[in-house]
Amino acid sequence: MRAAMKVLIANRGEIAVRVIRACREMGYPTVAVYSEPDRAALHVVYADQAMPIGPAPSRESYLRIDRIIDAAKKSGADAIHPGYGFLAENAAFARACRDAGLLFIGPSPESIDAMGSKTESRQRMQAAGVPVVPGLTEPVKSFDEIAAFAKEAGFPIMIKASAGGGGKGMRLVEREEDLRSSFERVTSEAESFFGDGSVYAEKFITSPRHIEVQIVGDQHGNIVHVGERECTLQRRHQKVVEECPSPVVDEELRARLGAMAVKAAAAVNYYSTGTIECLMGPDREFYFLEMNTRLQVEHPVTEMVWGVDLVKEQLRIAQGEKLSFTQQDLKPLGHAIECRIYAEDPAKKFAPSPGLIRYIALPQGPGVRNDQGVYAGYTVPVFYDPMLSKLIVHGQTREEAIGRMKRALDEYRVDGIMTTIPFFTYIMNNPDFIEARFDTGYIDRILPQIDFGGAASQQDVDAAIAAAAILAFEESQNVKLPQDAPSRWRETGRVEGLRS
Ligand code: MV4
Repeated sequence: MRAAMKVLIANRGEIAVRVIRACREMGYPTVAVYSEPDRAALHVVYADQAMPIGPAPSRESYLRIDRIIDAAKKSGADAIHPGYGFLAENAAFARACRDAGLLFIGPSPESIDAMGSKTESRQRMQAAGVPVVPGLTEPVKSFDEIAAFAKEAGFPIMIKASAGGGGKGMRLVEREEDLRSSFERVTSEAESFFGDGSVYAEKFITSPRHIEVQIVGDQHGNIVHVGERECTLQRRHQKVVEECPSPVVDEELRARLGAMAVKAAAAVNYYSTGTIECLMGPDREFYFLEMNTRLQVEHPVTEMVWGVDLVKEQLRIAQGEKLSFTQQDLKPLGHAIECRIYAEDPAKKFAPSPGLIRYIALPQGPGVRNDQGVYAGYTVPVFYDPMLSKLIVHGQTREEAIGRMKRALDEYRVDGIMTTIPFFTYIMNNPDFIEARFDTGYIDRILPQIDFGGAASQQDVDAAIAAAAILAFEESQNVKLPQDAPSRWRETGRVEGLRS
């Protein structure tokens, strides 16, 4: 029998809710932490206990290691789950937990450190026989080293911050003339973003796809892969749609990607869940890009297709248990797609649209999963990432999953704030998406050509529904409608009904 442990979740929003759900299913009591504006957030409602950790800015609350450790001690927690973002990939936090006698539900601080530097991780991956993007594996000491690399490799190249990751602190250089200014730019950005100005260079992979491999390891040296995710569709380095499996990966390639990912994780003695990010060229050659040493936002698509609960697995692994499955036990079934629904207005260049959610109706029915951190009556705060929910669908085939996602998006109603739902309806109907013809630059290239203003807005459709409901109510109550002056509600209901 596994001992019950009290788990503090050092996060907010949908991921905190997701972790609480896994804990509940395993019989573990939970402790939420919250900043001042998050007093009434959903994760606080769902947890057994909740502790305040400071004011709105995350620097003063969700990023305060001391306050979180203090909350864990005061609440009698045994373990801390960091979720994603905030302190999830902070080795100092993992160490602080260890030092305080708290179980950190994630990898070892040593693994986090090893993968935190791009140049160090490239060295270690290369030594382990994992293919990395061709380029330097040491930070350069001078501009001349960058120039020498460019001369040898040829343009285009990318200059990247050693301490960077996730699209920050990098630059594409297409011509010799731009080399020096780009070098200086990335160096100073790296200095201000990461407090470490060291940079290196890689050959630029043209029109790549972003494919990542999920791995899970225990503390006994067992590591398995749980297939790949297609994460190519991004807007300004933010993923918008993720799929499992990738439509361009067949069984043979999956086996090779999986073997590479297991080798990469083993090279840093990895345990818990982790992700190996790869770039794949149009020739289907793949290269290690970086490793994310956390549970990822898009983990549900993997869960749906592979039939595993990655959060429960993390909880068991942290307690020293062996993996609950072997590589042979794992078989993918069907296809899953996730859309990240944001409180942003696609018609206004995705400007944030925080505020009161007056009404929300989630899609339901076969093959639909919603991982959500909000509710009707909740005000989306301006201080944090404005993701409302992740809408995930599963189908027997990719085609069925796309049809199901379109249907689910049509059912989804949010009133009070604008959301990115119409943008996803556009993507699901886009022939390039349906044919899986896209690269990492696709969304940013097509966005200027899309018009989100023309269609009936969510508000129009909602007005029509409200009008029809009021009319039906009036009729059911035998309310006498004036014969000579036709009801404005009836008129609106008809007009909107015809339009939608
Ligand atoms: C690259 C690349 C092409 N060649 N490196 C962007 C995020 C960061 N993790 C690495 N990124 C890239 N690195 C080489 N050598 C193209 C990208 C890239 C990208 C990668 C994944 C997902 C979306 C992207 C969007 C633009 C550029």
